[in-house]
Amino acid sequence: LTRPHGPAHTPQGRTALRRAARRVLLHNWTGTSTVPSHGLYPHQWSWDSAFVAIGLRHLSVRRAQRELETLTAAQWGDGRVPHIVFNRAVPLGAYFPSPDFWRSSTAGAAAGAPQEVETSGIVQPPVHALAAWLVHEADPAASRRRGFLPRLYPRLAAWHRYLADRRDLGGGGLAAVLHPWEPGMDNSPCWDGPLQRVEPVPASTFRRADLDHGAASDRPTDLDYGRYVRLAADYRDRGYRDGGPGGAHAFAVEDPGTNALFAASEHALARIAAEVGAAPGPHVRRAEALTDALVTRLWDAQTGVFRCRDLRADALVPEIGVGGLIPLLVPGLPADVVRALVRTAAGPHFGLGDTVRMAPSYDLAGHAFDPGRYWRGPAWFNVNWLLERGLRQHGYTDRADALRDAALDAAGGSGFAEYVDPYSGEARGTRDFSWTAALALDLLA
Ligand code: 9YW
Repeated sequence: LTRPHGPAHTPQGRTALRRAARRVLLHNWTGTSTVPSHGLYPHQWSWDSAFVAIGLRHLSVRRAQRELETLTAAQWGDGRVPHIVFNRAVPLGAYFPSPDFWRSSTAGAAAGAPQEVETSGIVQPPVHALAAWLVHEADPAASRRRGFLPRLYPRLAAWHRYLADRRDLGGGGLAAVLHPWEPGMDNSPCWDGPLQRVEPVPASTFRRADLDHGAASDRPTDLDYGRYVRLAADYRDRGYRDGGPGGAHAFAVEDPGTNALFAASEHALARIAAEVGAAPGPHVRRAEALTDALVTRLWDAQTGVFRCRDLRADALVPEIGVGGLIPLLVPGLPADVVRALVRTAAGPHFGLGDTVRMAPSYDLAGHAFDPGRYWRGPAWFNVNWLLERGLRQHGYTDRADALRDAALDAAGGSGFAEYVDPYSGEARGTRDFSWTAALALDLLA
């Protein structure tokens, strides 16, 4: 741990890594957007595209802009940006749940789902305004020439309005997630408790496509999928309506990761507003209100971590997930909270810079910890990129540098794996994964 020796540490290693990362992104580009992975995820995913754009800006600003434009062109009338935009050229059986399950253009019509394209009906964390701002900053002249931000701003503003107005189901100023896919961390043990209330549909009623591409031991279980399907089908059958308090939904959780990204993106939206000649003030105020609400509703001072709030029980979830560290990314987080988060990251729950070089997705000491299974332990590159940025922003430069080098070593050493074993750095999930390559490119810049 103290004597790393991966590709991040020599100029030749960095050059080779940069070249390999570019190759992945070129290969996964479809002409209008990027697939997370050709086999496992052959469509466009929402937060993947935001992370991909952050890397693509170093390769082609034009493509980075296009990535976000393609995604937001599939925005619904109510402002939601769907978690998947389906590519109609891909056979239905290649991914489950497919467009004929979501039926967005019909079931989502009342919520303003687009008619020209099929999408899912749930959302993912709002990293998009942050990504749009970073893409703009990569080449402001090219951005202005193409009117990139004037085109994106109304879409991003409507997206944030949707989260603030339709998803504040707890009434405390945070956005709730209604499905474990929404926070982007599908089978995190944080959802185990709240999911107990959800009656799974029998595994015999659907066919998972993910197991064609990934080892079953790296993936969620059939029981998890049975619950995911039940929740998504119920939401669809309600016309994707969000109305009613949190208690009216079988699953409704306030997730610190999602809300921290919302706050950070709201700050970015303020900058975007100023750039396009709109008023930044309302965005700054919303970012500050989100930050206050995060601390008031989700901060656990005793453990020094943010927790999820289960809105059905109106109680904090006892599990410690890496989403609880993501608020480090928020500018303006109170200094004592920042210090406690940095301590927690390095302590026994996450072991960062001590027993592991990249933060695991879940508590190393937790009863459900599994170093290979998806969001129940493995280290993910997008999350670690967010933590690296958070550490750097709050002045923890040495820790940020160490995390950057660790992520680069693991990205290169794993063939740009989807996730890695936090102890060994061994590849898990699929390879040539887009956000792993994109964020490596960003960390190399
Ligand atoms: C799914 C695409 C997505 C990511 C999520 C990750 C996984 C499974 O893959 O979701 O079928 O949507 O958990 O964060 O966006 O890479």
